[in-house]
Amino acid sequence: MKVVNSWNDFDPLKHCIVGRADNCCIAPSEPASKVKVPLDSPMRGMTGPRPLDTVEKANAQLDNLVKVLEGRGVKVDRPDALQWNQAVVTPHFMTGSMFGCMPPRDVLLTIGRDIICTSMSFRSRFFEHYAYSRVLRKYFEQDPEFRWIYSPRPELGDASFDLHYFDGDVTEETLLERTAKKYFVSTEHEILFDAADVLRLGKDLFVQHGSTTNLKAMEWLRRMYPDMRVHAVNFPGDPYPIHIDATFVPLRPGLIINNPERPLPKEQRKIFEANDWEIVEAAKSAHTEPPPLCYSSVWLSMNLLVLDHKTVIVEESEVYQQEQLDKLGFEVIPVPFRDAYPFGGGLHCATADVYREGTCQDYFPNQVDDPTLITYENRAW
Ligand code: DAV
Repeated sequence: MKVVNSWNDFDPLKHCIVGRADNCCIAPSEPASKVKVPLDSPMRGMTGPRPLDTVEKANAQLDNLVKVLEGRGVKVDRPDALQWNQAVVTPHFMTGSMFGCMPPRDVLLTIGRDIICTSMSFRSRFFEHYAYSRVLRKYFEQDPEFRWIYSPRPELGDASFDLHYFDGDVTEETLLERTAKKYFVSTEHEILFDAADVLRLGKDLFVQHGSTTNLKAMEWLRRMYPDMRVHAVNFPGDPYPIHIDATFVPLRPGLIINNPERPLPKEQRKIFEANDWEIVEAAKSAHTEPPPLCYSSVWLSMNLLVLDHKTVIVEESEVYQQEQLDKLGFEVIPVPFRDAYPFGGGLHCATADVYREGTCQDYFPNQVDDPTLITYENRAW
């Protein structure tokens, strides 16, 4: 039986994984996570299990999402939450607790018949993949073509990070300059990436170069998938470049919404322009602040889940994003989800693809001189 198949974020969704908020912790500070928590966030320095009432509220919204998906004919699996409030000790590092399994999208990268448990770049997330072992074992038993892959397990020792990144007076302005220069807290010591930095468009993978994903990871993907093209994209307007799915979000073949505060630079647009892809500015969020104890920005408004080329699930309070999608010709299904945001993201983050109809298409047949294309010869590491 075919269980695993997905080549993009917009073909008809038939089977996915939806996360759980149980036991989720605010992980202790570590070299990479300082970047994730905005400089002015009250979460700085906080750690430990999240308050139980917030876990229950998040789980209620996640369970409701499952109902909505099942109502639309989508089969749903759930992870098994570990006791995340345990220390992680490896030969290369120690950290006081793990994180959680609300956002499967951060960990699991589906490419065709493969699901890759990605390396992950936070020490607190080193063992997070275990939450998905039961469902992945099941797919392995049921689907003779399914390939269960682990990208190289990283050391995440001191060499993996620039330990002086936060020395002195680091302001948001400094961080913006660094994003533009592609100078991030993670080094090129080893292969580092989170699945949520990879945007899949058939034969092409567009990968955000930022705090959680480095160039060596893109080279690893290129070697794993020799028939595909891997592109490095970066978004200079983002002081905290972590995960591409609140920045550059495909809606259907030929159409992408781009965060207006984080526009894709001109020279990186060539490949889209040469192939008649339209990049439109996403509508603004209905909120000026994320909910309390949330790592992510207000741009979770555009972290939506596309069910097929005409149907999309959007957070219920994000009226501007809904209106824009309505005008673009989509049926919009609003669901409440803000209580789940603090646990690791929005509707896209909270899900991972298992099966979408469709095959591997070439959406970019016109090749141009493309500065984003990853090649070994042009490597910058
Ligand atoms: O805008 O804070 C959130 C992405 C979470 N996976 C942001 C990015």
